[in-house]
Amino acid sequence: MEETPVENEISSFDQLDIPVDFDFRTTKELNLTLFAGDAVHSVFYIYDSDPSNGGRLLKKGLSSGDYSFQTAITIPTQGETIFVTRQAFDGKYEEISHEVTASNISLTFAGTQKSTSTGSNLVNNGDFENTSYSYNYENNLQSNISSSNTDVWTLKSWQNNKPNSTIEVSGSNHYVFMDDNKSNKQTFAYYFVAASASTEYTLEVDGNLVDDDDDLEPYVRLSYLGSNGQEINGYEVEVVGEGNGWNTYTITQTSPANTAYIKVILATTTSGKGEVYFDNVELTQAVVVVDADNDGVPDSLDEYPADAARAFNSYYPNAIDFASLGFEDLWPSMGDYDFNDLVLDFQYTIVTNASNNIIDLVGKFKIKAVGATFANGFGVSLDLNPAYVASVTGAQLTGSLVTIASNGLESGHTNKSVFIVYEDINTYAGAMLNTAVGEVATDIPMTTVTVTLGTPQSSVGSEPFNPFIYINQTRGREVHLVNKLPTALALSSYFGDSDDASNGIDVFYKTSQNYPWAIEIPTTFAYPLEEVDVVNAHVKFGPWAESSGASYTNWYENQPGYRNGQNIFQ
Ligand SMILES: [Ca+2]
Ligand SMILES: [Ca+2]
Ligand SMILES: [Ca+2]
Ligand SMILES: [Ca+2]
Repeated sequence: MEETPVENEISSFDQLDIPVDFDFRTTKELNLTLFAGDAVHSVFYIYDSDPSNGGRLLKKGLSSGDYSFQTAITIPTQGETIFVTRQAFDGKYEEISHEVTASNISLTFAGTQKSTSTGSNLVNNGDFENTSYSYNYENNLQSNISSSNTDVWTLKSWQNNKPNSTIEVSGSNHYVFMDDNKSNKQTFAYYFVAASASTEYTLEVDGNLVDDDDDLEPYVRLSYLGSNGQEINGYEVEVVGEGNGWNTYTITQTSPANTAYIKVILATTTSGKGEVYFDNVELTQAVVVVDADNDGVPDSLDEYPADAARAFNSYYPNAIDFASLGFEDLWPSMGDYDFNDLVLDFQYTIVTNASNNIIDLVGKFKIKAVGATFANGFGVSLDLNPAYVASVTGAQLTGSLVTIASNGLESGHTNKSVFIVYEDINTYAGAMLNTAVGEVATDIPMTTVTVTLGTPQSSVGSEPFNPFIYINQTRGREVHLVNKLPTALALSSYFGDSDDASNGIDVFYKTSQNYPWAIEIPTTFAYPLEEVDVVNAHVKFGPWAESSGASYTNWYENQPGYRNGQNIFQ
């Protein structure tokens, strides 16, 4: 379908008037401090928006000794919100949506939101939907166990096998009603359930005291029993507040050694007179934390539950999408600004351990276009001492230019770790590929490079790290993003040569008019056709750059009026 060209006053890159300090970045870095205010260790999940509504995962990490997780993330400049969820070891779950207005963000989680603890109720018929009761008038509250009185409520009265007080189960409203109409009587209902030793149990019961002569002291009791049925320990809470309606009474206790059963008791006292109702009896066992690899991260939150060296996956640009790089390859001379001499999609998976230190950096790289005849190479420089790297695997070393050390990094770097992804793109993928009008796109397979650290580190640099090309198999002729540092193998004689205005100190890879040789966008790049200036493909690129990135932060998107489709490789 023929598209109507969009009006644009700027028809070539060299008409752009770029503010001197603009760096052509389409992303921004945020520093986050996430704090578990209730002092329960937690895994934090950082998304670009609500994950239940399409939000994509950026980063995961575990609270440290002070219950905080501090990290940095890189998100699109246009990103207005982040969304953080917190999964606590005790099963609590909490989420915070945060509007990004500053680069330093501090969020405190209180643990008061919804729980994901889904322990099933160990008491059948706890809401008394039906009348599964046995009647057994004994004198002994701590009765012996028989198979007939487990899994069923047993109703009792205290004295001499004579139920002078009454217990009723309402058929319509589903509660237990106890009426102690004489003194020195105790009325109660109990329930047996098999239980484990040294395990936390929680009993919740709704109670409602409706008629009280001020002597009646109804209560809810949780008893831990041994295998002989005798109580080892018991805990009770009194139902109070005559006329106040239904309230919830809760007991949470850890079972003693030798616990074999729990007895839940709903009771009135021996000396009182009055009426009390009980309902919604729930006995739950605490979520048992299993950490099979013993790295401090429970199995349920550990993405590597059988690997103590690994715990979490984080991503750039996110768990779903790829970011993209576009290069010009005539440096130090200006090019034609089609930014397609190499177009590369990429996504990183950053694997961290329970200390939030990086152990693997897994880069997926996919060449989309080679709009060049030069035999260029591509690599990435990390802010990482090469001595910390154990191995690098997966690179396409199809040339004979670079020297690779025994750990797989490029040799010759002391403070940075440099890995070469494509030693010679032309011998690997071909030249002049996927940039011509009408050309049927060639699919280049994904290359996955895994950098594994022998000594995990808290950071290897800010995303997208420091990607670069070297031109036409001249290793020292590197092209980086604006103001990214050259590697130790870059030849300084190029700086300031021809159109380049690098000062060799803190200004790199831009012209005196502040034009770049490389750009990164946080999504796949709909790149220009061969020799088509990017400003004629993406109409808002010019206004974005001239505004120092303030306007049209999403210039690369397919918004109405943003693109001249006939100038973009399809
Ligand atoms: Ca674990
Ligand atoms: Ca693990
Ligand atoms: Ca070009
Ligand atoms: Ca080109």
